[in-house]
Amino acid sequence: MRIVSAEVIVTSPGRNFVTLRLTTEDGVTGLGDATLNGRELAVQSYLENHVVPLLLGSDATRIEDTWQYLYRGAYWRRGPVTMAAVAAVDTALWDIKAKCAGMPLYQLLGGASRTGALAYGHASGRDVPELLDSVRAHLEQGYRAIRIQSGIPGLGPVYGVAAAGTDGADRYDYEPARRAAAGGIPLPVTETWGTRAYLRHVPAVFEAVRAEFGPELPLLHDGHHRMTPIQAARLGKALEPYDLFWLEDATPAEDQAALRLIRQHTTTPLAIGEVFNSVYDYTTLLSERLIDYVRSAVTHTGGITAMRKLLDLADVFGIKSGMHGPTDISPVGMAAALHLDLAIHNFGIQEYMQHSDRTLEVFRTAFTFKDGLLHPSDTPGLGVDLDTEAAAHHPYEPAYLPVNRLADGTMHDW
Ligand code: EZ4
Ligand code: CO
Repeated sequence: MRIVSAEVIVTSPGRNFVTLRLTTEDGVTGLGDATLNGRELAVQSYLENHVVPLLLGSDATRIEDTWQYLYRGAYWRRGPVTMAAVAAVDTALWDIKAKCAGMPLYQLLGGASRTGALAYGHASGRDVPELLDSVRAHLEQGYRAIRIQSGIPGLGPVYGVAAAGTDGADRYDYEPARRAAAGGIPLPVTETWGTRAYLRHVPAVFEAVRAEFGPELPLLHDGHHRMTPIQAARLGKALEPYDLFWLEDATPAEDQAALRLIRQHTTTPLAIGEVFNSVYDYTTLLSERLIDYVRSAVTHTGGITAMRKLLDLADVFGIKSGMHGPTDISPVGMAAALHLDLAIHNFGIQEYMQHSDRTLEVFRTAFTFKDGLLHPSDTPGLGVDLDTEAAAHHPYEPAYLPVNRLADGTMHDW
C-alpha cells in the first residue's frame, strides 16, 4: 500500500497548528500532528523539503521501518523540529493502519487497560479568590484533578494565569500565544519574574485551596522551569503538607542531574519532560528514579512508536505517564495521546486544557470527556478528521509565548 500524497497543512483557528496528511493509493488517509509552538514553519519546511520526498511511493504499512529510516537515516538526529516531523509521519501511519483494520488505534496497541484516562484541567486566578472560583468551575465541568496556578503579589501578569476567568473564546486567555497587533511585528511579550516572591506565595495558595476543597482532590502545579535546584528542593519540601499529585518542570529541563538534588530533599512527586523530544533526554531520570511522571507528548517525542518505547522503559522503573496536553498540541496529537493513555499499563494522568470551538470546527474529533475521564472513542483510526476548507479560512499568524526577565532586566528561563 503505497503513499501517494503527503500534504502539510498549516492553519490557525485560535492558535497555529501543523498537520501532516498522508494518502495511500487505496485512498486511505492518515493524520499526524507536527505543531511546535512559536516555530511552526520550521517543522513545515522540514516536512515539505526533507521528509515528503522520502515518503512518496513508500509502503504505508511499514511503520517501524519508516520511523527508523527517518531517525537513523538522517545524519542529524533528534531535536524538537526533527522529532515533531517524525512524530507526524508515525502518527499518520498508525491512523492509516488502524483505519485499514477497522479498529480504534488503542486496539492495535494492546486494547484498553482502563475505562478512560483521568484528565486534569488548568485552574488559575490573578489572586486566591479568583483561583478558588476557577477550581469550582473546573469541578462543575467534571474535572477530577486540577492544576492550580496563581498571580504573585508584587509581580505583574505571570504565565499560566488566565487574564479573565476560564471561559473566554479560547477558554484560556493566556494560552493562545499572543499575536502581533494588526500590521505589527510579532514580538513575544516580556513578563517580569521574581522567584523569591513566587516561592513565598505558592504554599499559601495550596493552603487556601486545600482549606476550601479538602484533602481528596488531586492537585498539580507547574513551575515552568524557573527555579534553581535548591529553590525547587525548598518548594517541594514546603508543599509536602498539601499532598501534590505532582510538581512539574521545577528546573530547566536540559539538566537531568538537577533532579538528583531536588529528589534528595523532598517526597513531593516530580514530573518533567514536556519540552523533551527523545528517550535519551530521560536516561538518567528513569534509571535513577529521579521523577515520577513522564511529561512527553506524542507530538514532540517522535510519535506513537517512540512514546510506546519510552513509556515501556519508564514502566521498568515504576514511573508513569503524564502526557502534555496543552492547546498547542492539536486535536490530532491529543487523540494520539488518548489511544496510548487507554492502552498502556503505566498510565498516570493526561493534561487536558480543551481546544476552543474555533479549533474544533477545523478538527472534527470523536473523543469524549465524561466524569473527569477522557476516551478516544471507538471510531476506526485516531478518530479525528481535518476539514481542509475550514482550515483554509484560518491562515498562519505569527504568535509567541511571553518571555521572562528579572526586575533588573536579566533574561530568565522558560
Ligand atoms: O505552557 O504548551 O503544562 N503545560 C504547559 C503548557 C505550555 C504550553 C505552551 O503553549 O506548561 O501549558
Ligand atoms: Co507545563
